[in-house]
Amino acid sequence: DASDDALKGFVLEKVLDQGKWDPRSRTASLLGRLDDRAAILLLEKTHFEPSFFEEVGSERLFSQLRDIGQNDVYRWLLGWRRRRSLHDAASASNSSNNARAPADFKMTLIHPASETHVAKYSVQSRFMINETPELYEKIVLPFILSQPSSRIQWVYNILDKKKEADSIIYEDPDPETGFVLLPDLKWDRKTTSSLYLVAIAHDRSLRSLRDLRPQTETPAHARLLRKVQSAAATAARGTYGLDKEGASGIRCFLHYQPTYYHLHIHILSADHTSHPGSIVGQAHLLDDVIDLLTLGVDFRKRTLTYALGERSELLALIKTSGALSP
Ligand code: M7G
Repeated sequence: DASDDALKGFVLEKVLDQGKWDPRSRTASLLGRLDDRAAILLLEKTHFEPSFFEEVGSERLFSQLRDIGQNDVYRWLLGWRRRRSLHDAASASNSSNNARAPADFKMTLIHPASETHVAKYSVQSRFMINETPELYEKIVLPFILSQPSSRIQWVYNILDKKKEADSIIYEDPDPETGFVLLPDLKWDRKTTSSLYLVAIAHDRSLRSLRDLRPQTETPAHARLLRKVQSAAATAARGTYGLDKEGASGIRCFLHYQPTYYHLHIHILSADHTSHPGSIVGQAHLLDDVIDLLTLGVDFRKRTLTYALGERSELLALIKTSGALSP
């Protein structure tokens, strides 16, 4: 085939972008020379083949798995693929001598998984919802109150130091304005540019953004959020070596709707720009929330707009109430 030698003689000069900043993109941009002229080569890893999925549970696929963490029904792992070709076999034997060879996969195992988990992780079309205070009172709040507490067992395990206690980076024990700061399960705990931490409030009465009160009414709420902001900035620099001043290296936000109704704050490296959970309509910047509370805005009175997947239980309730097409 004539195209077999399309890259023959390509000499790498510089990696322009190795895709490290986005753990989901699997892309790289290379600068090199080909036939003595500048050449840019954009690489993209191809999609999984269906046959790959069939092998996930077999011994043929992974030569090594390593636990990074476990909490309730969640377990996160690194996996090294078994090598097949001669070239791969050579790099595998190097990697078995070298414990720091990067893993091929970072995985999360949910077991046993509920119908809610299945719905959350299924591909689905999204619907935008305008949640008025009335819709919140009538449909959303009863839905939140009906959630079994087992769904946030993992949160209580962290707050009670039953799980992930070794991973806690910082704790403020105040029952009202305190929180626990630790790596999010989505993070490999290594790659600074895709840093992902989570701060979990000690106050168990706070379910979401909707429960936050203006500073004049409940100063503890704005205070809690400010403390998270500052502890996260310190941890990102001190513990993980993010070398940016103040809080300029981190992007912090709250989800509305969140999956888990216990107040928590997402903390990402500012360079981690393509995380689907930082999409507008779901992610509310921590700085904005602090500012609104300081200005005296009452989250009970706001209309909050967000997207729900067609398989979401909450969407079904909102549809039945007729609030989808006012
Ligand atoms: P969310 O906004 O409620 O849900 O955030 P979503 O972003 O998953 O839709 C919950 C956050 O907590 C997410 O960033 C999760 O990755 C993270 N998380 C979930 N669980 C079950 C765990 C866990 O057991 N341990 C840790 N450390 N983080 C978790």
